[in-house]
Amino acid sequence: MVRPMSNRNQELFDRALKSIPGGVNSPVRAFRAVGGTPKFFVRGEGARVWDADGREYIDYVCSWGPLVMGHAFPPAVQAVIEAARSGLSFGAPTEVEVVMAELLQKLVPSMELVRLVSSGTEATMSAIRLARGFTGRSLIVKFEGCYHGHADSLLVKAGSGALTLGQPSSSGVPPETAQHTLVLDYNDTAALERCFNDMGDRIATVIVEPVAGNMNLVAPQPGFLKNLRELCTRYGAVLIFDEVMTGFRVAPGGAQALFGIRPDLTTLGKVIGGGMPVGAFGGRRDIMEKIAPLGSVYQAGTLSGNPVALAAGLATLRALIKPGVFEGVAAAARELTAGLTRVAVEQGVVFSAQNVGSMFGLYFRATPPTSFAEVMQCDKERFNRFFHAMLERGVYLAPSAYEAGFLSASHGNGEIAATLAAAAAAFKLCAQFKPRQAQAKRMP
Ligand code: KE4
Repeated sequence: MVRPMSNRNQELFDRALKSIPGGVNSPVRAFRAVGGTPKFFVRGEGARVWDADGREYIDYVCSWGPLVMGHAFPPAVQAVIEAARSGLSFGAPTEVEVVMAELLQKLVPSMELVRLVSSGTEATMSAIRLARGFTGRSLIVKFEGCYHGHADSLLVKAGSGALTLGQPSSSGVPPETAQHTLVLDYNDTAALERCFNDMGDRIATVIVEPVAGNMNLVAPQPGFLKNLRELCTRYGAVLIFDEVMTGFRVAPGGAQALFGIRPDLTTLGKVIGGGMPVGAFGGRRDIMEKIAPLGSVYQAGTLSGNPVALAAGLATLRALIKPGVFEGVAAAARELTAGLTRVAVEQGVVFSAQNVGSMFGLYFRATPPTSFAEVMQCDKERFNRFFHAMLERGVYLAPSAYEAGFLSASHGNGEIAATLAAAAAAFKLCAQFKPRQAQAKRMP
């Protein structure tokens, strides 16, 4: 007798909808962009996860970036267990916070002083307040499609879930708040220069994803970041590199090491927690000394620098910086994107892909996008078709055409080969797929 496939994912989702808004605790998890029922994971190990129906997937979300050493990384799990045995939290300083701060100072030299928090949103929200307190100015500049967490002043034309939900500017953000946020086009140097010429002496800070990963992956064009650095210096604005995603993903020292640009402040998250809730912001000593209790810019957190969370982050970072580890993950990402491009061409599908270190972008357009407008030209319907075809074949991609993908040190030749085999079938289906509007034309 064929064992009836269980339907635990659907049962759990139906239950979740009765107690949690949208059934999820973060919008992008809800599959609303791609359709269908989200997978409830019960276990992860290395590059693989298992859902509530017992199905196995090769995971390219990696918890949206943190799991650069793979799921249930044994040294991280062991470190968490040992730390937890000594206590879960103290609300008082602990040695491990000093160890983490010193390691970040070493790996990211622009972070002359470091404050630990519990999420990327806390890091960017605090960095914005600090930049405003340091400069005495109010205006902030961000770029359309970039996402920096869900603080009010940053949810203006945000990327990631906000973009995925098709509501780039969130309701609930008072106009009086949003009016202090200027939104420019990513990679548009001319617009940046005009903005500074017009309002440079009123700009407190520019916050940028030095490699954008929340409108899918969009790389900075040559000169964009250098020009941004020069303009901020000239007008006395604080340059914030939001490296919550790019930190330890695009290079061991982040995008600032990759491109040789020194920001005034850096925000981190994801990888530095290794899957546990950790964020950080840091930078120039003269700016960071404005933060309480030294200075007048207030910032605080009950669980900031939590020793159990830091145990996972330290174990992850220490493993990642061992010789050859980062390079190995980046090489796997290169192999994946080159392989997918090759298979798509074989199936006659208009597709492109790129990686920057161990994060990657997949695009149903002929070349990787260099702007938000070009991202919008990607064939989202075809992506959604591809997403589900890959899911059915045991490959879990980010459930949105507007997200980057991630690999871990556990993604080896076997995982890449299995992914490319699934992609051959998925691209074949995509080649036959006619987007809805095209089908409508055929109606009598
Ligand atoms: P968190 O508050 O989610 O830890 O970090 C916010 C954040 C800040 N800056 C950048 C560049 C980010 O990518 C993020 C969060 N990234 C999304 C994924 N695109 C988190 C996933 C989610 O929102 O569920």
